[in-house]
Amino acid sequence: MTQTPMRERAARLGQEHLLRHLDSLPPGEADALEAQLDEVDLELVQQLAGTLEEEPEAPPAESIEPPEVFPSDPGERAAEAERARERGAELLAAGKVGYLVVAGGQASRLGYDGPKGTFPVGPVSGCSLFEFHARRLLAAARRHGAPTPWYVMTSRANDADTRAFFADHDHFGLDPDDVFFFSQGMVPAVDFEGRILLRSETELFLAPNGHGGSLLALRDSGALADMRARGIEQVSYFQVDNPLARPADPLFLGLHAEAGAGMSSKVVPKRDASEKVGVLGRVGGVLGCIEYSDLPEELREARDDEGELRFRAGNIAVHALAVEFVEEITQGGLKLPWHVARKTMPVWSDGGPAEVQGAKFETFVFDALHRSPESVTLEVERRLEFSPVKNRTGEDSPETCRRDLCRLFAGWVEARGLPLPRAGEDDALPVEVDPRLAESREEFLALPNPLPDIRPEGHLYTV
Ligand code: UD2
Repeated sequence: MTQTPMRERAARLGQEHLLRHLDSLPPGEADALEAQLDEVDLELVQQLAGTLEEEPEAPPAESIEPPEVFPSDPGERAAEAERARERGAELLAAGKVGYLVVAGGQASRLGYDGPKGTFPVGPVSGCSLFEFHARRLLAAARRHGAPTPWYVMTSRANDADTRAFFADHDHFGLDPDDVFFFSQGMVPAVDFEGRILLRSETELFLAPNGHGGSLLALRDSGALADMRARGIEQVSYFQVDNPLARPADPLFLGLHAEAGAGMSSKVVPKRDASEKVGVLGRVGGVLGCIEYSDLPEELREARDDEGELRFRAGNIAVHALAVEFVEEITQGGLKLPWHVARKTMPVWSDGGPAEVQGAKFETFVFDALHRSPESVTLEVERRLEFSPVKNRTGEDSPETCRRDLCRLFAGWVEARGLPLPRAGEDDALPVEVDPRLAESREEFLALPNPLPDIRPEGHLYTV
């Protein structure tokens, strides 16, 4: 076999097992695998594999402080909130906001075969997560009289299916020129000796590089340049799994812009000390998201003078990022820290399928908070803005999401004095309000009578 530069690098960087495997394949198949290997940053893999032995150190309790939070009920800060709302509305009306949804994850906990964004969540309509978000963007475009360019991050594994789903649904009524698909980077998974794993006889085991990869992928795909060309100044970031995310929120965008922040976050109060979400906090004075397992138990339980949890700012992965900030932190590559996930993986080994213990590597978008000197943390109400679909059953499942959506919409319908269907066994009333019709209780109550198209087959208030 001729010694290509890739072969030479692979041999030098501890991946000889792949070369032996390549030599055992018929030429056509070997070429496909060799092409994949050629694209891999083997130096990075070696560097990441070198960290497998390290035990990440949890920060000492005395270095951790809660963040300053802008409260959901602004109270004395009402004038500040009003000013921010106006600033946010100006940004929206001037078309200076772009929308980024991260949808590259593998939906493995949900056990759903397909891009997670195609999962049906509409309690009556059965519309998908993607369509729910699209309807909010359509409503925002109408409300503020400006386009709502949508940057949809996929991964190599679900990119084609995602594009096809949008095309099959006429982009949910959005202008296709305002929808920009791009794929995040992939990193090989390795065994604990740092050897790259195979998914099949002719494929490397590649995994998405985490939602932190969205920032570099924005740059590499040309999405950042597209934003600049459109005059976009702020990016509204949200996750595909949360249909209650409100990406065109004038208050949040306005607070973020008024503070001159690089990156800001929305949080909800943790349900209780044991809820396993990351919380925003300062470690050694630097703002970031502290993983549940990194928060010492005494701090998890600690209460303030009002008896509230001191560390309650639960991260819901809704952020605002200045385009300038994204440009700055992605210059010369992505410099976010890498996190290791140790997992059992279905691989190809010794001539057949097998399960092995190995490691995947990911970056997290909230680590970019470290790099943002100014940042706003806005507390919002969970029932209004956060009910993700993550697990097949139990908490954060399709069932709890449907229940939360129905409860919210039922409250609006009841407040208008309209009849409600009877509660089902799970206490979830099959009620849905299309975000294009109303995005909040106030908007729903302000709609003129009669309400448009109340479908006979269910309680669906739609346009
Ligand atoms: C994340 C946060 C958690 C909390 C929660 C809110 C981490 C480590 N934890 O938990 O603190 O904020 O969300 O919902 O992030 N994704 C990609 N590419 C990837 C990986 C993920 O696009 O490589 C997307 C995925 O499609 C989904 C989102 O990121 O929309 C969250 O991913 P997850 O479900 O793995 O995050 P989770 O639940 O561990």
